[in-house]
Amino acid sequence: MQIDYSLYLVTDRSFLRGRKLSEVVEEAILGGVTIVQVREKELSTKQFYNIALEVKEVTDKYKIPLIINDRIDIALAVDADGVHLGQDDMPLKIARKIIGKNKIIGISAGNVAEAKEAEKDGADYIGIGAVFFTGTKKDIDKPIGLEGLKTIVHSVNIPSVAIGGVNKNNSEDVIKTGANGISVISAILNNDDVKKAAKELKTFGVEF
Ligand code: TZP
Ligand code: MG
Repeated sequence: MQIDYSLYLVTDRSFLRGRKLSEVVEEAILGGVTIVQVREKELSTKQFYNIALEVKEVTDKYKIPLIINDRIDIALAVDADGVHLGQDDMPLKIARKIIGKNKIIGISAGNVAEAKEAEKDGADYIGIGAVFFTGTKKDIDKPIGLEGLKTIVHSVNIPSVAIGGVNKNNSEDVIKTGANGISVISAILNNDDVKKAAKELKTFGVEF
């Protein structure tokens, strides 16, 4: 399956402003989002499952791939397209055994060694970051910057998306590093007009 990673939305319900997550995701897709990851850090299993199902209805409607953060069980339960794993999550080789070869596995990589290991162990793509400091994730010690991003992008042959503080003012520079996409939370969700925000990112001088 050929995946378009160019505009990768990661969800965060703290930016909902009273809106329904599925409605916001739909607006984002209408604005050009090409792939969606549901990311939840504090929910019960049942709540996460229900939210994943709710978002899946929308991603299915528009035939957009759905990725679940961390939770292989929830990805399987809702028949999502894949899972995104961090360095402290389930080891990739084990995740692959559980989820099978037909699902997408994305791995977070913050340096060349992590990127190469992910590629060797069969990741479908890597999420590289944090590129810049961001208010969305407060535990970033040292952002890798555009140079760091470029080095990691070129260290592997699998697709890569850049995450962390990516917005309409820097997306062109980010894409110029060779990354296959930009992965964003606040640049899309922290706006009243989510569709417009997504559109601006997509069209900001960048040929995806
Ligand atoms: N991983 C690294 S940075 C980040 C995650 C989940 C947060 C990205 O959020 P934003 O709002 O797009 O900077
Ligand atoms: Mg994780």
